[in-house]
Amino acid sequence: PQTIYRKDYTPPSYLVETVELGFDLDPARTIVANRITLRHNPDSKSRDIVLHGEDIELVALRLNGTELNPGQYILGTTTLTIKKAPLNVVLEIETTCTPEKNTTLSGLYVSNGSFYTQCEAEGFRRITYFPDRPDVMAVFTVMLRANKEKYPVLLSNGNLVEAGDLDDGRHYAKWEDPFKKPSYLFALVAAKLVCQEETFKLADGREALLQVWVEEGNLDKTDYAMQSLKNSIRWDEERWGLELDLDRFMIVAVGDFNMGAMENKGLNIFNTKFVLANPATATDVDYAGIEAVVGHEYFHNWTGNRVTCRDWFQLSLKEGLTVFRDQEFSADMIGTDSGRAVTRIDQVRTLRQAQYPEDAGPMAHPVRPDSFVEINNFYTVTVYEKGAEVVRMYQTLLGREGFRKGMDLYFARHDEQAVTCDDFRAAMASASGRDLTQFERWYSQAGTPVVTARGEYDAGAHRYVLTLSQHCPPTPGQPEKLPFHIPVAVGLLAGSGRDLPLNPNGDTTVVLELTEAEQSFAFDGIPEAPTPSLLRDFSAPVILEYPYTDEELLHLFRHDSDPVNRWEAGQRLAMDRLLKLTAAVQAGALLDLDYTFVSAQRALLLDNTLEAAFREQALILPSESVIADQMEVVDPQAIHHARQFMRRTIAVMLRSELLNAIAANQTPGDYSPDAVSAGKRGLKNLALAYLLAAPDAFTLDLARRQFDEATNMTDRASALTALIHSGADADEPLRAFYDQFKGEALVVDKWFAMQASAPTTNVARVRELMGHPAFTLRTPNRARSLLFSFANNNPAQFHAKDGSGYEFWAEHVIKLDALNPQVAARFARSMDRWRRYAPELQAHMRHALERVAGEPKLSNDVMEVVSKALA
Ligand code: BAL
Ligand code: ZN
Repeated sequence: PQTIYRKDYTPPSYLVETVELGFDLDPARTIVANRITLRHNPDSKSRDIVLHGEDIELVALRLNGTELNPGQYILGTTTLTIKKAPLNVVLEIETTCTPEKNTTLSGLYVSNGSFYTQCEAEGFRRITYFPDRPDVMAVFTVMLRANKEKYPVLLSNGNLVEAGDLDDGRHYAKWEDPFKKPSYLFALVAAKLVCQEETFKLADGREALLQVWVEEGNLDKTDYAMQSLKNSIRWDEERWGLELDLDRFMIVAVGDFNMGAMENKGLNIFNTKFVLANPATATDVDYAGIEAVVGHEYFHNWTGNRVTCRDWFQLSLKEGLTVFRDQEFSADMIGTDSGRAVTRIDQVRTLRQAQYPEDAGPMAHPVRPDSFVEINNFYTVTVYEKGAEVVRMYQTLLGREGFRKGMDLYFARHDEQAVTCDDFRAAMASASGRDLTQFERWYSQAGTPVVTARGEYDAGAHRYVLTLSQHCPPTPGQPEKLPFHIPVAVGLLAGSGRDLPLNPNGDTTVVLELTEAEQSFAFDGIPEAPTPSLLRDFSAPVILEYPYTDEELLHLFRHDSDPVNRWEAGQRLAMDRLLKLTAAVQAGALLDLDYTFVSAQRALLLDNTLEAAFREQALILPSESVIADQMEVVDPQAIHHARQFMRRTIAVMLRSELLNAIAANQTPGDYSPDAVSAGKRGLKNLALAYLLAAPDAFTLDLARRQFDEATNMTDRASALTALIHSGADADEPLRAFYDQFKGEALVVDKWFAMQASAPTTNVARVRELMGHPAFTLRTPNRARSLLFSFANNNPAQFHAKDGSGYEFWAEHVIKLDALNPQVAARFARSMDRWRRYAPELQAHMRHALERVAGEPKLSNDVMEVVSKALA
């Protein structure tokens, strides 16, 4: 496969002005008539028109009204080239495709008997020949024709301008999108759907029609998505001055979808997972996900659609920025400082769980990658979540007001353009007058920087000097790194636990700017030796090292005014013990957990001045994979034993406090997904999960009763998960759960996922579950619920010493690849960090990777992942 490099970017030879698409929709043979007007791009020397096309049949091609014969164009496997074309060209292209056979879910495909599209990144070329690159923006008109009974709803981007009946039981709808857009934002839906709709008044007084389209039977699950959409529109107006630019905005939910959702202009297509919710079927986490993703896709309308990417290397321009915007939206919707902190803790957890490992593995890449084989492999936590951290750092460095000015300037300069990450940075620099040259390294250098801190207190001078140094480990293709521009937010705690004023203004948190390999920062007027609270609110995506003592960590855990660092101190205390316990397991030594740690946990659990949501966060132990990241040689079974021992010990020692937490955090009455109620359920269900780490008849009965009597899915699923994961016999509730919800695909996904991640579930059991009639590899959500959950959330079993997990992995990467390369490549990533395991496991893993790499018909997607892993 061919590697594509950012440095090779050249402007398109021709620009497209208008696109008229006609679809005769038929699952077995859809005919696409495409009429495009092209104009030579004066920025290009080439006079060749290059159109992309994949898996489509060319039926006819006319240039300025004249039919071209095969000698007049070059038809490759993925391109159609017309050499030495005139300056102004009208092309009429007729093609066919087979949506019912399209299992890749890219391009035009059929799901549950209806038509849907997914064009980002390069799916439009699977529909028709086109310069399918984001810097070609055009105005689209779309005519859809289909059988009326089977496909009563015909949707595309923009506004509906005409609709009516045709012969033979067919009907049509014509849609016009008034805005120029790249082809990746094209969408159509032809389906049997129903919708919840309402008109919504925009800030300028205009009214917009909002619709949420779902399959019949799901209209009882659209309220929250609709509410989230209205909140998103209002928030974008209020926080950023950005208005909806269309008269109509549609969300459509589909059960077969590769991603979470897609921001097609005016016609967002969503994975059902991020639309459908009612209290009986969806958990608090699902509700929060819906709010975030509805917001995310809506916010793309400005950050992504009105201003888009010049090329796919710039993906984080829209994704990092839009994730940052959805994070801020979710935090603002909670509205309290502590609620905001809980969302921030969640973001930090995601970074550590997924992004840091990516940045330290064979697929490590900068936020703005320099090369790729398959762009679909670069929709990553680095581009998205680290990208969002990079955007957040602008705001930290420039202040909220300065950042807003930068955003305003970015839109003023680049509306309706396809631009780069450098353009965004330039807008931030111009608007603030700041030199952001060095900040560029966050885009160009991969890897997680390590910041090492040390402090010195001079009692005579009342001076505290903090010295910070930075280094970044090598990543593929980048052996040496230059210093980053790192905002480090710092506070100093007195022995009383209070924040000390750090300057004459009385500020208790200051943002230090670390730009050199090493720098010292002095604080004067410090009356006593302080405990430093470093990287407050997680001010940069780095690993912070400081030789904290237990006493200092306990001090921070009890008193830090920065809730993120308070949480962080608890995580450090836990991690220190988890690593020692793991070593003890390996040595066959006696396991022991100190009273100091447990009593700190107890105090936190009992501290009613803290929100339940925060207490829940603080009591969640670092995950097995985060512990693994701290080990030289990963031993998944020892880690699992150690962590289970800690959970059991907490369960036994804090039994009555945990039982009290369950009693004190009931949420009677009607279910509400608000943050306070969700936080209470979160703490209560965490307490239950702890207790079931050391189950007895009483706690098993408690869980069983919660399962039976639950009035919402959060409580029901939590009780069932706790039961299954306790190792107790849970066959009967599992059967009852399945029987009750077998008609709800998203709940059946949960049913598979909670079993896949259970410590007792081994490969043989996963294979058995794959034989269940509800299992299919074809639906990404279902494959993720079982296979991905097993490989990623059940490390002690997946990494079974006999290598059976890896054989299973290889077999199913290959099977998935034949159906859906994007999903297969995601699954393939489970083996990224194989070199960190013991030699015997590595041997099994290498064998599995080589088996996949040796497959004769592998997609570029999977080939890129496994060959980088093996390199
Ligand atoms: N643009 C792909 C899906 C998303 O990030 O919204
Ligand atoms: Zn996005």
